Amino acid sequence: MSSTRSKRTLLIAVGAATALATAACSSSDADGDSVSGGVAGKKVTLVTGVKSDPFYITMACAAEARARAKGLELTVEGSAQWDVSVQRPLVDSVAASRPDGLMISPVDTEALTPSLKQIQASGTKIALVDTSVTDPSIGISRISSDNEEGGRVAAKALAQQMGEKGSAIVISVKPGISTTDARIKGFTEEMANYPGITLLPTLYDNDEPATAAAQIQSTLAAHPDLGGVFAGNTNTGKGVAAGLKQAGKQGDVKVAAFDAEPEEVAALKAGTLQVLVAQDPAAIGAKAVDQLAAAFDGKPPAKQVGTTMVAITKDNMNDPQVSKYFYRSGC
Ligand code: T6T
Repeated sequence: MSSTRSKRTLLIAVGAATALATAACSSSDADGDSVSGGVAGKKVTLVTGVKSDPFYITMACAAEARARAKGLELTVEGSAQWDVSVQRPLVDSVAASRPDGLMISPVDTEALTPSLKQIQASGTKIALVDTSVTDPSIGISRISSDNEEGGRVAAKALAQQMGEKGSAIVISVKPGISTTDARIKGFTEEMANYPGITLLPTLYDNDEPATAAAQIQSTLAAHPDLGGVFAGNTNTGKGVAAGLKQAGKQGDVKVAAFDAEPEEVAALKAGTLQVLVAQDPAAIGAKAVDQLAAAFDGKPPAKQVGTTMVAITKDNMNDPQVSKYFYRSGC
C-alpha cells in the first residue's frame, strides 16, 4: 500500500479469525443505496481478470446487484485466461462502444495503459477493481484489498504453522500483476523476520493449477525438507493442494494460500491447506459501482477504497462471520 495513502488498518477479532479492514481512504458521497437522476440508465462495462474465476464471479454478482439497485445497465466481460493478448480485444471493444463507465481488472500494470488512457480521454469513467496500473492518471477510483498487508498476514501465519523453521517457497501467477506482486512483497519482507526460515526462489505458474501442482512436486523432489508454501491466488492454491495430495504430503507441508474459492475451502477443510487469506470481492464490485454512480451524479468519488481481508483456518471456517467470505461459483 503506498505510504502517501492515509489508511487505517484495523485488526478486528471476528470469532477466532482476524479481519483486516482498511477503511476507505477518503469518504465520498457514494453509498450503497443512493440513486439520483444523473445515474439511472448509465451504461457500465465490467472487464474481469478471468471470467471463470470464483473471485471475479463473486465480484460480478455483487456489482450486478448494486447496479440494478442504482438503475445502471451493467455488462460483464472477462478473459478466458490471465493474458494481455486475451484481455486486449475486450478492452478494444470497450473503446469502440464507449460506455459511460468501465470497471476493469487489468491483467498487467503497463501493457493496457495506452488503451485505457484513450478510453478515459473519450469520456468513459474508469474504476480499477482488484488490480491496477502503474500510471496514476488512470481511473477515478481504485478499489482493492491491501495486498501487501495480506502478504504479511500470510507470512506470519505460515511461519507459525512451520514452527518458524525450515524452507518455504512462494508460487504465484506471473510478474507484473499489481495484486500478486504486492502480496509477494509483503510476504517476503515479513518472512525476513524469521531467520529460521529459508525462502527458496519464487516460482510462477501462469495461473495454471496443473503447473502449480507440478512445481510443488518438483520442489519437494529437490528439497525434501520443504516445510511451507505461500500460494499467491486461487488457481495457485488449488494447484498446490492437488500437488501435495499427489505427493502424499498433505498436512506435512504447511500452506498459506490467498483467496477462498470452493476448492481452496475444501482443501482447508481436508487439512491440505492450513490458512486462507480471503478477500472481499463482493465489496470490491459493489463499491466500484458506488464510486462510478457518485461520479455520474457529479459527486467526488473516493480515489482509493480498501476492502476487508480475513485469515481463515480450520478452527474458524464454520463461523458465519468468516464463512460469509467464501467465494461463489455462481450468482
Ligand atoms: O487473487 C485474485 C485477485 O485478487 C488477483 O488479482 C488475481 O487472482 C485472483 O483473481 C484469484 O484467482
